[in-house]
Amino acid sequence: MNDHLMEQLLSAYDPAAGTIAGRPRVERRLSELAPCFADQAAGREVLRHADPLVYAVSTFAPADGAGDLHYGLAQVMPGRVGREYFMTKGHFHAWREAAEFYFTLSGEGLMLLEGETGGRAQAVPMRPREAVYVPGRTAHRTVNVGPEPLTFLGVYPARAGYDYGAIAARNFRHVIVARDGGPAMIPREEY
Ligand code: S6P
Ligand code: ZN
Repeated sequence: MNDHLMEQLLSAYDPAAGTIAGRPRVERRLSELAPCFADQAAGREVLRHADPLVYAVSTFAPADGAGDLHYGLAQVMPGRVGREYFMTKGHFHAWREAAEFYFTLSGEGLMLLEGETGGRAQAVPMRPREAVYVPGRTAHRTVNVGPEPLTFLGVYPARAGYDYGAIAARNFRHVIVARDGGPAMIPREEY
């Protein structure tokens, strides 16, 4: 094992703050994410008053070899744009076969999964101390459907990479909205 890696075997994460000690934290605000939401007018209305933090991610990337792992600690804030809950951008992995393991630490969420052709979609519950397996070739977006921050770890192959473009071009075909007091997955065109 090389010296660099030997120094990075332990990382300390703070699940309340959503940070990993000494690691960069990337913040995503509504102004950047507005095109993701179905109700564009509702997004513009929120942005007239403020530019809320929608989510933040810290990453731990100790080594980049073929067999290595990276992990991200993410925190999606509670909130909505119109009837749609705050959520991540979502992505495919650039290396399409790469799967991912998600472990929820706190809050209440749904993991929206869609295959490459967009046909079959699934909203998998995310609850504290439960894991979600995201198969390869599957776009994944995390949605906070509760009143508290949703905090989770995502562990993935170092070489997974990100492909945001494929999903940005067509967006997810389903949206998670508040309906009758709870979250529901509906086709985007039915929003
Ligand atoms: C990375 C993993 C997560 C996300 C994070 C933010 O493979 O899935 O760490 O990066 O949930 O989502 P996004 O779509 O902005 O990368
Ligand atoms: Zn991922």
